[in-house]
Amino acid sequence: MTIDVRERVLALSSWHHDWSGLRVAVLGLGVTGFSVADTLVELGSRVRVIFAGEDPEREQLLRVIGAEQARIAGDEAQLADLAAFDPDLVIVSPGYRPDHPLTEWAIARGTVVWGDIELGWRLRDKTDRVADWICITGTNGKTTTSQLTAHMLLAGGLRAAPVGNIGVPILDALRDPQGYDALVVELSSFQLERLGEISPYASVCLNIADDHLDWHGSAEAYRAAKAKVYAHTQVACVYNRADAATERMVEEADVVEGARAISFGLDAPPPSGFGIVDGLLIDRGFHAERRSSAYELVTIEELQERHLGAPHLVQNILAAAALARSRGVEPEEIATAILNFELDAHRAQHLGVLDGVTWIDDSKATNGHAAAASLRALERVVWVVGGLLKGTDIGELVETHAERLRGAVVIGAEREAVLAAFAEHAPGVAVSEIVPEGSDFDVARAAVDAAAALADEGDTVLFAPAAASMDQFTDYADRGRRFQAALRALAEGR
Ligand code: UMA
Repeated sequence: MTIDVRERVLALSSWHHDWSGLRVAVLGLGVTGFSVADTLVELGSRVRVIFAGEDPEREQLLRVIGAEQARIAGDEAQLADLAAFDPDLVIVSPGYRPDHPLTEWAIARGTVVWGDIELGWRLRDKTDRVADWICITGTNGKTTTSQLTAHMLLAGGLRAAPVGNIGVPILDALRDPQGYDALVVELSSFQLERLGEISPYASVCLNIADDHLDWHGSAEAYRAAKAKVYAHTQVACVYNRADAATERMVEEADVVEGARAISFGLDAPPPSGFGIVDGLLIDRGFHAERRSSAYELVTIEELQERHLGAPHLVQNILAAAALARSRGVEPEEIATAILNFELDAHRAQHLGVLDGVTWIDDSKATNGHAAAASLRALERVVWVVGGLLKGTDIGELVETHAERLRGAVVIGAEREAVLAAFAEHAPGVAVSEIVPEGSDFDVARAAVDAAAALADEGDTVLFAPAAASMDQFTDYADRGRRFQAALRALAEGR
């Protein structure tokens, strides 16, 4: 790797610069890898995608667009392929750990390594309409808040879309020929780890609790990645008054001169804050007379009527309102957007009442913090829990909520750790273990039957596993769908 090549690559900061002939290795062929390859081929680079798992559809698409591809199993063989390709630039998919041998090799030889978000930032000026980026992270509530914010921006007449970790790669939006006024960029801690120098218009870290410790290596590294969301923010750093760590992140962030700190919380808001007074959601952040006046947005009662009244959802709504207000959306437009917003499936989704028992699908609760938000909103719960714990400890969660538990159904590959947590912290709670038997065993059906047996009239069965799903399901949506199907089967059998 010569210094000249490195300098050339680092100077590339516009769609209209010369990317042609650049040798770019793309690591991973998921949604991100394909969007990167497609973009760079369009810009004239020589692209080689290196990946492991078979993906007939994307492999065929790579052939159509004219990108090279290497499906190779094993890090060592992949490394040999990468070295032979002799890349000028490496773009890595979010899932690759920071200490992955391929990226470590590239960094050690001086090759520039970017994630797709940094590449997207450099390519954001394809059309004349260059979008402002509103960046959203946090351990939980990212997707709901991103959807809400985009929904509010649209209600304000802006061309906007939620992108990033939400499932739509940022490069797909940036290549839209019409361009956007604002992009709401949901950022995972993986993407933040390799963020590069972006400058968000507004930013938020919604909350922080341990997650993905196996990937980041430590809780400190995870938190440091999340804090990056505030760096170089131009207008508004939004933080959570109830989570001092997010406030500290804002205090310590290097922001653009004039950027304001705007807080949100469920209490009465201070000036420059969003919060609640007498059952009303209030904006004291963007009122010209904010020392003495505030805007009213919606009432808690209106939110409850739409199943949006749980405390964590109200926090998401306040954060989204702060972000949208920072981009000039009027309070009435925000109110309209909130009142016609619908939550996605599997996010604290009420499925109905069967024999006096309420059933809730919160399969999206893939970590303890998300499950806690759902548990907190309920009084007598039969909790379906377990899966992949990602290096986190479930003991504290069990201990904190032991009193509200009428029973627990333990699923997943890491059942032993969950069962041990119950034995230690909630010995009085009836626990049912789901042990898979045979290849066509239906975990969701067994869990639903066990939960029904444990629940009495007036209880709620909460499917909020506090763990990732890939041990027994394709993803959280598949887990939620199967749970719902099992409940339907139970209801039909009655
Ligand atoms: N791969 C390897 N080795 C690795 C990691 C990945 O070979 O160590 C390969 C896989 O074989 C596959 C490809 O890389 O070919 C997949 O790449 P990826 O895991 O980065 O996934 P993408 O399909 O590109 O999707 C990613 C995000 N996934 C992850 O971060 C794991 C998606 O978030 C995101 O929507 C998408 O980019 C667009 O930005 C999903 C997610 O689960 C929803 N996110 C986690 C979360 O929210 O908790 C972080």
